[in-house]
Amino acid sequence: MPLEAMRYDITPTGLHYLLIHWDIPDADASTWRLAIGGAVERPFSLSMDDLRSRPSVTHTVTMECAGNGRAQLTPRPLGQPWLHEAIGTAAWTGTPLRRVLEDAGVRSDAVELVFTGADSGYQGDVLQDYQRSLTVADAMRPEVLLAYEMNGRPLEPQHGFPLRLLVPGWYGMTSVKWLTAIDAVTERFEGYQQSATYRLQQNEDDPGTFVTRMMPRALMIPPGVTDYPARRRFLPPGPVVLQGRGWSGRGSVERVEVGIDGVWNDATLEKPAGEFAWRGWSFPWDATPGEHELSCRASDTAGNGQPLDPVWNLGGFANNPVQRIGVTVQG
Ligand SMILES: Nc1nc2c(c(=O)[nH]1)N[C@H]1C(S)=C(S)[C@@H](COP(=O)(O)O)O[C@H]1N2
Ligand SMILES: [Mo]
Repeated sequence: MPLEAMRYDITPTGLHYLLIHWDIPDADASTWRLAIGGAVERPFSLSMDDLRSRPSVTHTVTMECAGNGRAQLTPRPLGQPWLHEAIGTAAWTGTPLRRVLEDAGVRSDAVELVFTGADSGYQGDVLQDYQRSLTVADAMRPEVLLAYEMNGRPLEPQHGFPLRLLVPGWYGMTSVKWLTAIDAVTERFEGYQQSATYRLQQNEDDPGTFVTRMMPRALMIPPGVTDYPARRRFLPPGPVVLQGRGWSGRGSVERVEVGIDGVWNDATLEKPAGEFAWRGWSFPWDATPGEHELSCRASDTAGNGQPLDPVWNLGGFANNPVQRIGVTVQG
């Protein structure tokens, strides 16, 4: 997502970032079925009409790829080389997953739900369907949706048409697109996308920890004008209002600070765009001629902040150092 698109509370659909491991699968909403099975009392399946006739709710959700910031790491981990732009906010409409699970009757010996997408391909030499799991408790949270609309229209093919899981607050890999099956399992799911990747590891042998909820991050809309293709920034001297967004999946963002050449001051916060969405911030700056480094950082109600420098891990996940923008102020 181009960072100037942070000017919108809700990211226009075509500007929302995309992460697609393999190919967008062919999907026909009229024949699509979601099968709920495994360790449940009453396995069943739902058509898109069935899903649409269930109670519907809309949540405005900021989603971020767990690999956002990866390209700033040295050595650069293998993976999508995101700088800062793997974010977006959308109004997602769907039916709460919880009620569907209650209808199926998840058995008391079930520990996780496995979500399967219709897409498949190779990763790490393993041919696989895209699958991720959640514990029963996380899957039962009221905000978790089986989403069929984005910004008031059916999902676009690239965002999971006709149906995706939407897990507010978690990094994007959790929100399985092109959802075809939900299976309750009695042992922890160890599929590729759950165990071989999306872990914070220092090396291949490090068991590490799971990547789960989004760490706080603030980003700034780069001020002034840029040059093509080097993308340096230029602006005239005088007053300018720096603006951006901050979010966290672990608590609400309660503070955003802006650094001008390493001197930090509080930004003014706007109301969040939704319970699970980013909030705008602004900071007036009197730009003086010369070279400057602008930066920003967010902290949340759970006490999480952002490091000044990137912290390396093998997969380059959950990397949330402060953003630094070099600007030249000149007449
Ligand atoms: N079935 C399926 N679901 C998926 C993916 C995928 O490749 N296949 N990518 C995941 C990742 S890594 C992210 S960050 C989000 C991106 O969602 P978006 O493309 O709608 O922004 O979808 C997730 N869900
Ligand atoms: Mo992602």
